Amino acid sequence: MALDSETLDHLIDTTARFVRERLVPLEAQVARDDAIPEGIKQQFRDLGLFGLAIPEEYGGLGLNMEEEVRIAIELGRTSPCFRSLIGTNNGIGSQGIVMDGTEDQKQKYLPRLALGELISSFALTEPDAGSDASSMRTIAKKDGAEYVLNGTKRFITNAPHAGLFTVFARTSDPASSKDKISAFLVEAPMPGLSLGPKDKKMGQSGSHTCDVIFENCRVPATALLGGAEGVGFRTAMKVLDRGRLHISAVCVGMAERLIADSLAYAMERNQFGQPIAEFQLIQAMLADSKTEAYAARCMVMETARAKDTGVTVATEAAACKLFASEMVGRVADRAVQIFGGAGYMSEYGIERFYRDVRLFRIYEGTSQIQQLVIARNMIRDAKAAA
Ligand code: COS
Repeated sequence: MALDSETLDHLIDTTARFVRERLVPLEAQVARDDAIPEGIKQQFRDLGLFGLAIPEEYGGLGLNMEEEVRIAIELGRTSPCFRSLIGTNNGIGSQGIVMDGTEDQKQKYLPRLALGELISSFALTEPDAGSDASSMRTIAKKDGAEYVLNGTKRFITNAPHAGLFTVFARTSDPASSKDKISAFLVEAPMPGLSLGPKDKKMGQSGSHTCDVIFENCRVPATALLGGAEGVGFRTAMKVLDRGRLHISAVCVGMAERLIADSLAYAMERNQFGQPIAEFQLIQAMLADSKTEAYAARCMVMETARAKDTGVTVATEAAACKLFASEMVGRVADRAVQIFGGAGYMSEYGIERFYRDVRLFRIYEGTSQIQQLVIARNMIRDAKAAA
């Protein structure tokens, strides 16, 4: 549902103030401790931020895509680990249920996900199946009224905190086609489900990933998402289309934050007797960053609005993810350059953002996968039109 403009403005203002007043001051602490304080998690719950994209009838805010990306841009203006806290419940961890779950599955999980009482994760990637998601090896074998899961999922965001996993597995032998991939809603803890140690990452401290290992893990047949075998891969792709747009919005917010910090620094830092912002070579960097971030913002808003009309936006969402994630990488690189030596020092935080944003070009589909999706869809559409 679309909120009335006053309610939406209030939500955006409240989120922006929360980011500015509560989250930004905690960035260094969270990076150092690799943990978000409990009180802050509670504030995310109180503001309803775990349920942005969950329909109202299941206790969420039921934002449409345009509204969601506007909030994601605000959340993007601080360390990405904060957005990641609510990212899976709003995105890849819940949308499979929203899109393809049975009514019982929706009733059972969505209200708790919306409240942030339950954390969800999306378990698609495996040690030997990253970009080539359909080559996954995890197997779910039917045994009476149960499925028995075996396999390992890798780099699973929020897995150390998750009480619910959307797990993608083959419901027939590993050599068979993607038509045999199914999705399961697996609760944790569960006998046969174990977690690897937390991964040590390049950035995004405070957000955690780890392996999720299934060894003869028995789940009831009712755990099959949507009650249908063989449609899991399409569910994953639809969920990722949406997720890619959300991540693009986060990239826009992060870029705008870095541009604001770079501009403020350039205006106060004096060299050769004047603020460095007066030098045209610095101005060129500021202008390029501003222009690219603006372009990404326009792409994201336009694609979100199109999605809200019911149009398929797989190509456009991939184009947004490709451009916005590469763009924020360039903006972060220029921010380090404008800050100079200070940009390389951890106390200024700019080098931390430079490391944090690197992930955007990789997860929810690498830039190369976005290129592949865009070009394949172009060729498909041209053939269909011929
Ligand atoms: N929406 C709905 N259905 C989709 C879809 C989409 N966006 N994209 C693909 N499908 C469907 C296809 O229509 C096809 O169905 P049919 O067999 O009925 O035609 C099926 O899914 C298989 O699609 P495809 O043949 O394109 O699959 P491929 O294995 O060739 O590759 C890519 C698909 C590479 C695009 C996919 O594996 C991918 O996105 N990989 C990246 C995975 C990723 O993002 N990982 C990040 C981890 S999650 S944080």
